[in-house]
Amino acid sequence: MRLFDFNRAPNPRRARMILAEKSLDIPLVNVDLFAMEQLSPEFLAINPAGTVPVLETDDGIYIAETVAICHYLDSLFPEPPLMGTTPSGRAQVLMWNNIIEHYGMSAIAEVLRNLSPGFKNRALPGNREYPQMPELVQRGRHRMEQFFDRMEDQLNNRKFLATDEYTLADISLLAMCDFAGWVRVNPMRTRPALDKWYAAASMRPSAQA
Ligand SMILES: N[C@@H](CCC(=O)N[C@@H](CS)C(=O)NCC(=O)O)C(=O)O
Repeated sequence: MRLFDFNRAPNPRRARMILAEKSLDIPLVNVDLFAMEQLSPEFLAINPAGTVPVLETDDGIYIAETVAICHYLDSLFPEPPLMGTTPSGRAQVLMWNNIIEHYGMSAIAEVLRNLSPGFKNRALPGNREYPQMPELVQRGRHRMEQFFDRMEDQLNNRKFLATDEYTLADISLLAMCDFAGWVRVNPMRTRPALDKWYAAASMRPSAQA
C-alpha cells in the first residue's frame, strides 16, 4: 500500500491522521500541489478528479476520497475503529463526517479559493478552469461561522463529536479547525466547547501527522 499525499493540504492530513491512529506506517508519495503535479496525465490516470489523498492498495486499486480510505483501512485494520462499531454509531460517524465535508470544508474552500491569488482560475479543484467569484468570499465566511456554531452545539458536554470514541468525524473536524487558519479565522476563540475539544484532539500524537 502507499498513499499519494501532499503534506501542506488538509485532506491528505486527514488520511495521515487515520494511518497514525492505526499505527500504520506506509510509503507516502508526494504530489506537489503547489507545482500542479495533481494535473499531470500520470496522476489524472490515478485520480481523474486531480485530488489527494489517494490510497493505492496492494491489489493496485486506487481509492480516492478520505472517507473511503478510512472505510477500507477500518476493514483491514479494525483497531482502533474509526468509523463506529454499532449500526447507530457507524451512521453517526458518517453523518458528522458528511456535515463537516459538505458544510465546513466547502465553506472554508469557498473563501480561500475565491480570495487567494494563488487560486486564480482554480476556484474549484480539477483540470477545468473556474474563475474566482469574489462575492462568494463573504458568503463562505457566513457559512463557516454557521458550521462552527453547529460543531459548538454538538460538542457541548461531549468528549467526541460523533460517538463515545475518537473517530473519523473528530479527525475531519480537527483538520477543518486548522484549515480555517488559512483564511485567518480561529473558530475556537469564541466557542468554549470547541476550544476544549480542540485542545484535547491536538494533543493526540496523530495530530502531528
Ligand atoms: N473529497 C476529497 C477532497 C480532496 C481534496 O479536495 N484534496 C485537495 C487537497 S486538500 C486537492 O487535492 N486539491 C487539488 C487542487 O486544488 O487542485 C476527500 O475527501 O479526500
